[in-house]
Amino acid sequence: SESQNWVLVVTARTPTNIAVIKYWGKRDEKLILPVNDSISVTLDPDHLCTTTTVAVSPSFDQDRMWLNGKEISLSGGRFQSCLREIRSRASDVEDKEKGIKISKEDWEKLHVHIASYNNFPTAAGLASSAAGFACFVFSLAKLMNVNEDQSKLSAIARQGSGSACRSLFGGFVKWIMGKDKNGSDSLAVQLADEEHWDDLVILVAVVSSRQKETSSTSGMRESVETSLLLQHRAKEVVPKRILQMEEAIKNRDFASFAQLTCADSNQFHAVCLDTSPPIFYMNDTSHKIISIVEKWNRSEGTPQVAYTFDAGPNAVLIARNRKVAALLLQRLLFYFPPNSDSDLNSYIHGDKSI
Ligand code: 2P0
Repeated sequence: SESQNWVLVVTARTPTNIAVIKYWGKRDEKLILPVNDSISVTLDPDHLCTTTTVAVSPSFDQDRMWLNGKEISLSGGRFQSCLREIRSRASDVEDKEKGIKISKEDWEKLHVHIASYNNFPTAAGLASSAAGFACFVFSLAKLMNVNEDQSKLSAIARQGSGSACRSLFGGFVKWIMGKDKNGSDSLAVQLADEEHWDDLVILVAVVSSRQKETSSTSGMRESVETSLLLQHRAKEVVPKRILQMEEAIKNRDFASFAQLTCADSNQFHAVCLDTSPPIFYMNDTSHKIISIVEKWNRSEGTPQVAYTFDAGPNAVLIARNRKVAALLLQRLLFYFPPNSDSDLNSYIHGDKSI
């Protein structure tokens, strides 16, 4: 088109994901290649998601981005990697109604504007970068008519934030660490779709929505440099757990699923403690929640609830079904009454199955 007046827009929404076998540690910092495989569950897209609108127009003179309404810099290496990878795969786009025609070559010169919103606290250990970069890559790929499958796109999102590659799929997802030096085989695959195990109910207990003290990126760098437990975990423990977890998911075996999920969360936090200087992501409230769940599971003879904690104190609790989820909420409200001095100030998105 000769006119400078057109704008082409795409909006996409991407849920966050919660790892049940954790990613912690990179073997290549620049390409974001992990030291072990990981498995996650993607949350219901109605909650904990990022919504991103991307626009292209000949009147834009530079790439710009806004996060939650505030302009942020796109100059960081991670944004630049994703933009470069997507742009290099752009194809022709034609909108006959608007009289717009963009050729493959035009995309190298055109600039984009990106507006992104999180509906949950950014950087409080609720995996905001996962949903964020997944949505960034997905919406740009749609805008630029990139003809790659979701796994290929996941390898691009991975270069924005490791955990982001798992948010390109719903249901249960595995991030395969890969072997290649260039990272082409370090990507996400879907293990089971969102229908497969829809009895499960995920409840996020926000212990604190404050920004975490140690970022995941620097935390895992320090763990790789100093923790012997991390070496053992990556080589000996995780490969076995990945196979067991895949089996548990396939068979909807909640007892195995819960046992593996809790053990892996605890080992991840043990690695953090084994790091020098030690990293503390959980707090007293997190520990109290673990005790409540452990005691309950033991008294029932078989697990009812699994817990997992990421790089922050917030608890992600996975109930075996809706009935257990209702009981869980009741118990949490008993131990942490609202409007008390407790740290556990709110419960969010607790009534949705995945
Ligand atoms: C995970 N976490 O598997 C693990 C468990 C936190 C604890 O992935 O440096 O934000 O951007 O690749 O993906 C958080 O790390 O780190 C994370 P980068 P990311 O979900």
